[in-house]
Amino acid sequence: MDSRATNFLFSQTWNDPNCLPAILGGKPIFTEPIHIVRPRFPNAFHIADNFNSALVKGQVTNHGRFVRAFEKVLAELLGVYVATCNNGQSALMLMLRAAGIDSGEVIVPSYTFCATPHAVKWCGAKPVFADIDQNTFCLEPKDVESRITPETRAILAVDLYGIACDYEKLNSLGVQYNLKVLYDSAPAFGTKVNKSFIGGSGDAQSFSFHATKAFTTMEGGCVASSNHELIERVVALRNFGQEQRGDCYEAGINAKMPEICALIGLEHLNGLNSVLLRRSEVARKYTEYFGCHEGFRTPKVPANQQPSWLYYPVLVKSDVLGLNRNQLVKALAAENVYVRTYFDLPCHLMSAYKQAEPTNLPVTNSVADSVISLPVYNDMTNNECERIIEAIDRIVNHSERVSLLCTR
Ligand code: T4K
Repeated sequence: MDSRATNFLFSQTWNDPNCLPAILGGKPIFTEPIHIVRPRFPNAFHIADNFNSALVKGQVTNHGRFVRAFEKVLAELLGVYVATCNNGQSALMLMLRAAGIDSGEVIVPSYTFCATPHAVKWCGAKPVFADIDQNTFCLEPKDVESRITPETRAILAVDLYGIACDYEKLNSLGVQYNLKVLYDSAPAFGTKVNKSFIGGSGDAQSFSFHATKAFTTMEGGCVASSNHELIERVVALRNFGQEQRGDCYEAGINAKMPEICALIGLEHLNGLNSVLLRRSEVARKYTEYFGCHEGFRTPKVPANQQPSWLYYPVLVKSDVLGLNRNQLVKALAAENVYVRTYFDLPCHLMSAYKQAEPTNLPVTNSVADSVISLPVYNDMTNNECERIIEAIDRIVNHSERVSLLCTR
């Protein structure tokens, strides 16, 4: 470990019982549980008048005035056309349909939430899994290219953890092979590339505003695109496929955002920039420790990006630490820190997608085997972040004993 990481060695002595990890009998670092997510919502008082007026008027859904206002502000912020939806999954499915995907193959990462390939399947196409970049955990463009066939219709990349994909390379693959390029940006609302909010890359991007996200409307999501026709198609599809005069050109679903969600979204947008700054600061602190600890590997984000950091992913090098990922997770729980191992079952190994022939995804497999997601809250204090690091530091400093205990 180099000297910067040792700055985080919190003046402990090896045998001091106060500094023993809780799993070895020490005092837990947190008395209250630290969960992976701590959503913060606006005070109900702030939206009460508007919500009440919606209730009094009786217009609570079906493209009401607050949804329209929310879409207008989102469109200004992202600099493209925007259609809201009732969740990120419906936004993703409708984005695919509106881009004309209903058959053939769509290249997706396996290292993602199951919602990504599910959406492809629901649209009648076949997800084809490609490997990820070992630094960003997003689709690796060269591997994507190697999986393009005459059946390929689209690339559906994911901005996982809020880290943006290599838009330039993926978009140029789209041009070169005449494919749609779509982004499942569910985890990444608020991420900036070249100082601008993402939303206008490829043919379209979809976002989630779920309660677990950095920016949330409780449930909700949107599709963003510079293509007005595509957004108009999403608008029809989310309302049963009805066009303005009641005719249906295709079968849609009900995926409309209710007024209450739009009101929460409008209120949340006020604090968006300060929330993003806080999340960046938390990620910076994690990077400071894990980035120079030889027992861990951190994502490497291109300099022109400011991710919204849904979570902070860190890879555990068990051969160096003498402690594996699952043992670390168990020992952290004893400290009252409940981290997650998101995407440790990559989609290509899920029953819905498992094939007789093994899929060659070496980076995906190794990341999935060693990753933990650390919490990044909109209001996480420096102290909380430092104590999470301290909890990990204590455990890895006693890795041999912790490992022995956790294998029993
Ligand atoms: N594409 C991608 C790449 C995605 O990651 C997702 C969703 C989608 C598409 C689809 O977007 P949505 O349709 O969901 O808008 C979560 C979320 O449900 C899901 O949005 C997310 N990705 C996925 C990665 O994870 P869990 O399994 O983590 O949720 P749960 O219930 O275990 O809660 C996590 C923590 O959050 C717990 O500590 C409790 C806390 N929590 C949760 C909720 C729901 C709260 O404090 N309040 C809450 O209301 O799924």
